[in-house]
Amino acid sequence: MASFVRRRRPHNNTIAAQVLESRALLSASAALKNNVLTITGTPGGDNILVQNYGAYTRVVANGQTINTTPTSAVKQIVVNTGSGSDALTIAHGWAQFDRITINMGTGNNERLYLSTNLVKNLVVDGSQTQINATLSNTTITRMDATFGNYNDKLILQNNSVVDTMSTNMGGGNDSVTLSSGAAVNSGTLDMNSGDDYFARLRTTKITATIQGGSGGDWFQGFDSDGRRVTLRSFERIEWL
Ligand SMILES: [Ca+2]
Ligand SMILES: [Ca+2]
Repeated sequence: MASFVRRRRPHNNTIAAQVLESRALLSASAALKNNVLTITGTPGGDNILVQNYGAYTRVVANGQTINTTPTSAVKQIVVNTGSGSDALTIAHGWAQFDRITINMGTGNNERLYLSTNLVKNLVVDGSQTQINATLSNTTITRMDATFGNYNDKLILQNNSVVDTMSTNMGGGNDSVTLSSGAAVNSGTLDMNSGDDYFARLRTTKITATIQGGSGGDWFQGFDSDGRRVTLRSFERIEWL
């Protein structure tokens, strides 16, 4: 193989090196530095999975394991999915993280699923893309999420608890649902402009303020006394 390369002219070697470099850029990457696990997607659509694997945190991107790190060394996770229609799953049954920062980049029809024990700070930037986000079985001390002018969907389910919420759904016809034991204890959920839908199903708790913003917003579900309520065109909901 080496003698084959030596027989080639330098011009061809240069082209070969450029091809290798552009291929390398198309792989997702993950690296740990100062207890921060940073995951970077490709410009195309990525399927990224962060999961517990025994005492380790494993990152699988597009079917390939790209990082395995002892979970005790991971205090923060940063994910930049880049452009493209990405799917990000963080499914980590028992872990506690100081901070998870998710930037969904640009794209369309993107999916975010988060299920882990405890996240002290969850920061989501979904301002440039349409997102379906689900939080399941996770306690979040503070959630700062920004969605864009797209028809976004946010579901809190399976006993997920947000102590303080600061979430803006942006424009577009957004949908937020609390189901199966989910709770939001304080803060604000701003549905922003668009014809938005907020559903509060039985067994959930919420004491955060819901801002309807402009548009024909619709609430369906239960009030704080457990009575079934439907509100058309609400501007603001404060729970007594
Ligand atoms: Ca991507
Ligand atoms: Ca939106």
